[in-house]
Amino acid sequence: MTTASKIAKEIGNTVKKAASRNRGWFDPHMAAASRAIDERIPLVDLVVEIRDARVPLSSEYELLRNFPLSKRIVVMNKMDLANPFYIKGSMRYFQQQNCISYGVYSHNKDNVKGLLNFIQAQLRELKQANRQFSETVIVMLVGIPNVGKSALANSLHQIGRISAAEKGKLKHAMVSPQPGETKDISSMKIGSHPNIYLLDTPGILPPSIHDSELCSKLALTGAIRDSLVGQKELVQYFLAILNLSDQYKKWEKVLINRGKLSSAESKQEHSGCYKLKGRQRKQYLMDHTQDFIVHDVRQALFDVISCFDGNLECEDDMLKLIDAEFVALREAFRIPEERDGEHDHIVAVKLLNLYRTGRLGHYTLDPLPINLCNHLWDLHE
Ligand SMILES: Nc1nc2c(ncn2[C@@H]2O[C@H](COP(=O)(O)OP(=O)(O)O)[C@@H](O)[C@H]2O)c(=O)[nH]1
Ligand SMILES: [Mg+2]
Repeated sequence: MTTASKIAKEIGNTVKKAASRNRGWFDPHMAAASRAIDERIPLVDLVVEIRDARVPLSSEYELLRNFPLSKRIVVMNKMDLANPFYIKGSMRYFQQQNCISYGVYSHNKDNVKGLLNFIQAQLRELKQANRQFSETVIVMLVGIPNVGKSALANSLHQIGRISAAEKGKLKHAMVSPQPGETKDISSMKIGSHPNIYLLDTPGILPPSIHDSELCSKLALTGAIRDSLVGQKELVQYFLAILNLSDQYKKWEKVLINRGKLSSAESKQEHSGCYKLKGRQRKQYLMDHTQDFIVHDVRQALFDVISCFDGNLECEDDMLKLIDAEFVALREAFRIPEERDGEHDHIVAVKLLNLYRTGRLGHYTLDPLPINLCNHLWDLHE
């Protein structure tokens, strides 16, 4: 077991304890939504299970396990955040399980167009196999919270071939970085001839999760709300993953090329924005401030990891390295000295945000079966 897994197990145990005290994630909304989805599933023509590409196995919607494979497909969303090598592996894994799968990034128009064509092709196949197929087709999106169901529903609705009059009345499902924001099942049209309606549904998790590491993976990727875990603990888990990966080595070239920004240069970049006005300035501040903060964060992590001479397989050593990273990140995030006592929390919130928006690399948290890994390495070489 890696040190990252050990840390994940400990954090997962804390999540489970917190969940048992506070009614956890399976609140009355989720329980009611789960029943409503169960009732509708037999009536729909195709079920599209959305998973998070960073956790393609752990983000399974368990309640679908006994549902016929012929009437469902698995779509791995958030491909932009996952390790590309593992995406191929996951697709192959699903193929071996006779499960049809597709990978997508819901903010990319071409990607979503591809998914829409794929869904339509699946529906045509189902129609050929089943002569009773009606002219109005219902597709239901299901999945655990925060995998991007509503974001995908909106994109498919916008891109879907529907009449100009209908385009004028586009609906919009609420998309949020917090899990559990979609409370009801809603319907959107995504195609005409035949009419295709898409049902967006609330995210569902099982009432209890026994595997502690699984709990941590779901919390880090945002399916379980941060308040049940604590951002600092989540960041400790993320840093353990980063420290064991070779991601930071990939930053070396860029960091050397760009050189560490001196504080004078950094001030100059900041002052440049004062020449801009209103919205322009706000945009500049958002993009460029983030740019050099991301650079400094990578630099700080790179420096601390490169100087570390402990054993990353030893949990105590790993925790010492993580503590040193927290200290180095205070400066990178420009956290004022006077906010003593809050430093770790502020660092954690900011670092979690960078990880979840893909600015600290692409990680897949589920390992692939070993035979599949060997096969992919052979292809890779
Ligand atoms: N990076 C990335 N973020 C995504 C993608 N799809 C959705 N998101 C973000 O993930 C969060 C959850 O999305 P949402 O659609 O509300 O998830 P739902 O709970 O499954 O409906 C939001 O912050 C979205 O902007 C994607 O493909 N890539
Ligand atoms: Mg939603």
